[in-house]
Formats: sequence, C-alpha cells, structure tokens
Amino acid sequence: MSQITITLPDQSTRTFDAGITPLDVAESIGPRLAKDTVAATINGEFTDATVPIMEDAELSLYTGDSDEGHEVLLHSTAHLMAQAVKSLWPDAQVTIGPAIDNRFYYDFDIDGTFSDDDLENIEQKMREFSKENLAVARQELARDEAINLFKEMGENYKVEIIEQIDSEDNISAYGQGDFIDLCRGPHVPSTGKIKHFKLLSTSGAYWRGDENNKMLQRIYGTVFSSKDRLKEYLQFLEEAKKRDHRKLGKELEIYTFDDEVGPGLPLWLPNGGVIIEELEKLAKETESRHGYHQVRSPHLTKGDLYKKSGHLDLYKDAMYPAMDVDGTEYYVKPMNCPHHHKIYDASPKSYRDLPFRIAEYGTCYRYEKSGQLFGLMRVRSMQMNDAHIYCSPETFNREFLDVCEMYLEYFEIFGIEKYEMRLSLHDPADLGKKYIDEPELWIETEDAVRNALKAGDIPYVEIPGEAAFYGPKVDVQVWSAIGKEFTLATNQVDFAIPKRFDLTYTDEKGTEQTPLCIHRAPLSTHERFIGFLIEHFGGDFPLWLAPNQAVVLPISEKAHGYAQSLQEKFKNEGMRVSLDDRPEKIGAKIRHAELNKIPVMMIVGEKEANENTVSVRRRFIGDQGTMPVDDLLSSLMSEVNKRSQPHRENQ
Ligand code: TSB
Ligand code: ZN
Repeated sequence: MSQITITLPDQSTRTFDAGITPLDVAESIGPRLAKDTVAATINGEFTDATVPIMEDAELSLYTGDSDEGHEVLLHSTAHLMAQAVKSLWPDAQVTIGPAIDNRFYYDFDIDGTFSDDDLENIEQKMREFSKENLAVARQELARDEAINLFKEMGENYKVEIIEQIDSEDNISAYGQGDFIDLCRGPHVPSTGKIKHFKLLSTSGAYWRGDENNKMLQRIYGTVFSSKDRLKEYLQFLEEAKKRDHRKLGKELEIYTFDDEVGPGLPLWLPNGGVIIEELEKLAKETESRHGYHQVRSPHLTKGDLYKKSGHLDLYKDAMYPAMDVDGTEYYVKPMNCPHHHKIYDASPKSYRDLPFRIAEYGTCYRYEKSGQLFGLMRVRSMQMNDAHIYCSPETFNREFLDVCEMYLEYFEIFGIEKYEMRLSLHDPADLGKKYIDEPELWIETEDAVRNALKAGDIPYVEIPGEAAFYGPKVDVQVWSAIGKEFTLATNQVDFAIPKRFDLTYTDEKGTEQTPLCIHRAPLSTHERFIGFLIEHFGGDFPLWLAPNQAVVLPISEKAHGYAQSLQEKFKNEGMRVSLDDRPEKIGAKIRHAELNKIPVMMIVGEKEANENTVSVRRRFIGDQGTMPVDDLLSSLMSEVNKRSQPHRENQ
C-alpha cells in the first residue's frame, strides 16, 4: 500500500498508509482526541472524520469544543432526534433541522403536538441510539435516485426540497441505523459521540415560515462536548428566561398584544409610553445638536409613490396589501423614505442647504411573516427613529461618520458594549431581483462606505447579500437574552433613489447635481429598541428611563400627609413618583417596590415629617440613610439630567 504524508496544524508531518481517515490519525495522536473528534478539514475542506485520505494532505481535526465542531455536534444531534421521533412516530414526516446559536431544532409534520412526556421519551430513545454507537455514513445519490428514495419513505418535504435544488449534482444523504436524512454534512462519525444533550422546548412553526403553509411541530434542543458545558449553558438559559423581554415586558406592564388587534401589532401600556417619551426626547435633543430638522408624514400613500421608489418591485412582499380609496390604490407605509424625499423636493435646494437632515419617529407597517414575529423585536407596526440625510459626494464621508458617532454616543448612554458592526453588501446574482440593477454604482458606493469606515477607524465585518435594496448599509448587530441576533441601528447609503425622484441641488457653479441620501435609524424602532433595553437592563432601567422613578412609603398613617406632600413636590419637578399608602407593613411595601424594580424608595415616618427629611433606599445599593428632602431631590434630578447608568454594583 502506498504511503502518504499528512501535515497537521502545528506543521508537524507524519507518514501513513493511504486510505487512513482523520479519525484514525486522531487515534494515532491519542485515544482522547479520537474520542472527541467530530469532523475534520482535509486541504481546507470541511468534511467527515471518516473520509479516507488517499494523497498527501493538510489535516485539521475538530472536537466539539471548537465553533465548527460544535455546529457539527448540534446538527448531528438534530438528526439523532429525528431518528428517535421517527422510531416513536413512524408516520411523522421530517422537514429541516438546522443548528442556531448553541441550539438546534427540527420541524416535524405530525398529528397533534409534542407534550413534555413526549420530549422525555424522545430523549430516552436518543440515549439508546447513542449507546448503540451507530455508524453515521454518508452516501451520494443521483438526484432522481434521491427523489425516489425519499418518495418511497413517504418523506414528501424532503422530495420537495430536492426538487427545488437548482443543480443536477449528486445529492448527499446521511444514514444511521435505519434512519436516513438528506444532508450536506459533515456529521459526527457515530452516534456514540453525542452524549451531553437536552431537549429544551417545542413550538409550532409553519413550513418555510409561511402562514399559508402547514403548521409543523418544532422541537428545540442543545448539545455540548461535556457535561459541565451543558450544565453551564442550561444555567445561562434559566437566567436568560428571567430577562426575556416577553416575560419582563408583561410583568412590568410595558406592552401587550391583543388577539382582537392582531399579531405583531403591540399596544403600549402607560409604562411603555413613558419609555417612548424619554427615548424621543433623547433622540430629538441629540438630533438637534447634530443639525437635524424634525418633520412629519402621513401613514398612507398612493401606490404610485412606491412604484417610483422601487418598493412595489423589490419590497412588496413586506407590504400590507393595497386598499382602494375612491378608485386609487393606497398603501400603509413600510418606510418613511419616499415621504422624506418629497419633503426634500418641496423647495429648490442649493449647496448651501446641504447636508439637509430630516428626522421623524415615523410609524411604519410591515407584513412580516407570522413565523418571524418575535415579541417586540420583530413586529408589524413600528415607530422608527428615522432620518434621511441628503448630501453632496464631497460631504458624504463626514456625514456618514457623524451618524456612526451618533450611534456610539447613544451606546455609551445605554452602556451597550456587546455589538458587531456589519457592512452589508449586495449580491451581484440578485441584481434586479432583490437589488436595484446598477452594478457599477453598487461597487462604487460599497467602496465609499468601506473607506469611510476605515477613515473612522471603525472595526467591522463584511456580509454579502444583506444590503438594503437601494444601497449598502452598516448594521449594528446585537443579541437578545436568549441569543437571537438582531439589527439594532442601521446606517444606509442610497445612490439610486434620489435620481429616481429627480432630487437635485445646484452646486457652487450653478450646475444641477443629484444628492446622495443616507438612511439611518440609530435607535432602531421603539419596538425593537425597548425590547432590547428590557433585556439589556433586565428590567432595571436607569433612573431617567424608569417608568416609576421613586415611591414614597409612609411607615404609618400619621405620615400620610407628609408622604403626599413629598410626592407633590417631586412631581412638580418633573419626576415620576408614586405613593404606596396601603395599610401594609413597611417591609411588605419595600418588597412590593423591589418586585416592581423601582429605583428609589423614600421611607418616611413622623420623625422624617418633623425634620423635613427622607430615609432613602436605593435598589441594588440599599439604605442610604436619612437626608434633607432638597438634597435628595437635587441629586436625583442631576442623575436624571445626566442620564446616568444605573448603579449595578450589587446586582
Ligand atoms: C433607516 N429606510 C430605512 C430607514 O431610513 C429603513 O427602513 N431601514 S430598515 O428597514 O433597516 O429599518 C430600520 C430599523 O428598523 C432596522 O435596523 C431595525 O432595527 C428596525 N426594524 C426593521 N424591521 C423591524 C420589525 N419588523 N420590527 C421591529 N423593528 C424593526
Ligand atoms: Zn429610509
């Protein structure tokens, strides 16, 4: 047998018989590594650890501890779960089962739903298959062969998936025991590698996320390379659950949904109303400093405007259907831009009017797929911290960076430290389908944004295929408590629409020019931003944002009059103060205030009334002692005016 040379990542080389697998190489290094290896790269290509290597090659081995290996482990566990479900419910049909953020799911077409007991039984079955250590084997099938195979098995969804693959290439499938699944791979070499897993939850999910399709049953689960890592993650999930904005938003009475209103259409309760007002105040102050004008535009508009803007060609799927008004088609607005373009165009502009910056907390409506709706984070009616900046190419860099700086100003105020800036680019294959068909302008504008980012020393990653239909954008990505990723702020360049709208300005030489347009939403929409903030602060808002900033707690009825006068005094200074004059013990009142996460408690009895003082208790800090009323008032006011971060030392 011929000999081959294998180069390992540390550049050491070893000689083996041709046909050796990465798993065997791992074994030769040490049984522990072999036990943990789940996949490999051979000459840079990510693949199964059981592939025979026939020629000299560079090899890397992946254990479940690496990101790549973990993904393989997650996806392989989805297969293991599907195998278990099929063995318990032979009539179930399997659909898709990807890995996402430390978890995997699989969607099944099954009569009824999965109960908690079902999950336990599935987990048990998975453990049995894991103990059997079944080999996981890849096979390549011709397209027709694959279609016939899955047809015979009654797996109609798989047949549909294969039929939609736009290539005549072979199809790969992975088998373990008598279960076989369509899959690109790679997968773990055998089911025994999957040990530390847990099924987490179930939910309904439409096939392909489309509510016109059948509702499937989804099971989420997770898996890790060790018992300790699994335990740590399950603890993290428990914590995350407590911070989940859907739970906290309800407990803190910030927002609600109502079936009679409709899915994705949130109702803001008074506490949410306060947060909205404060955010708008912050935005307007900041925008005024940065030279923006505030404008307003209607929620409804004629279809022709969206024809002109390109929305009806490229964005219609995300729009609510047209309504007929006196024979003319009107739409509710999915974006504010076309109206803002009209506001720009309402009077002639010269270079002296530029940059022209117009802002509006504009309410937009988007027909998001029902499977995509997620609490406040993805809704159908949204109030956007929107603005459009019309500028000349010469001032573009400065304007773009000014917007980036504004993001950073905001992030500092909110203490947002964990985010990623993404330069989202177009995909040339989608020109004319998802993107305005101007290939050269795309390249030119993407270069301009890249240069602006470099000039501003702003770290970013590039993601192709995520641009807006009218131009590239810089998105700021954040993660929800349960690990879902979202775009919070966005800064977009539009090279196409101003021309379509015939927007012009006269330059210094008196020549007509077309401005560039920057679309930006640093504070996202109220919905997504507040959803994010609830989780970010775990419901403990800083004083300036807290719906209820302070509560006065009289110790006895004798102090009620004084307590009321304090409430009045603080209210008159613009603070949001409540009074708990229920006939309860002071300890119970304190617990109630803690439960409602009220930042400041003013505890008053006869002594305080006589001395015109308050005994102060701050959340997470504890007793602050007794102080003169005016001292407390001025220190709280200064904290509010500075929009300071909450004190979280003891959190
Ligand atoms: C910035 N025309 C631009 C605007 O000028 C625009 O509409 N951009 S957008 O489509 O990216 O939306 C702006 C921001 O709104 C996004 O970055 C995101 O944070 C937020 N957003 C978008 N869709 C939703 C939704 N369905 N629910 C909640 N927030 C959303
Ligand atoms: Zn816009």
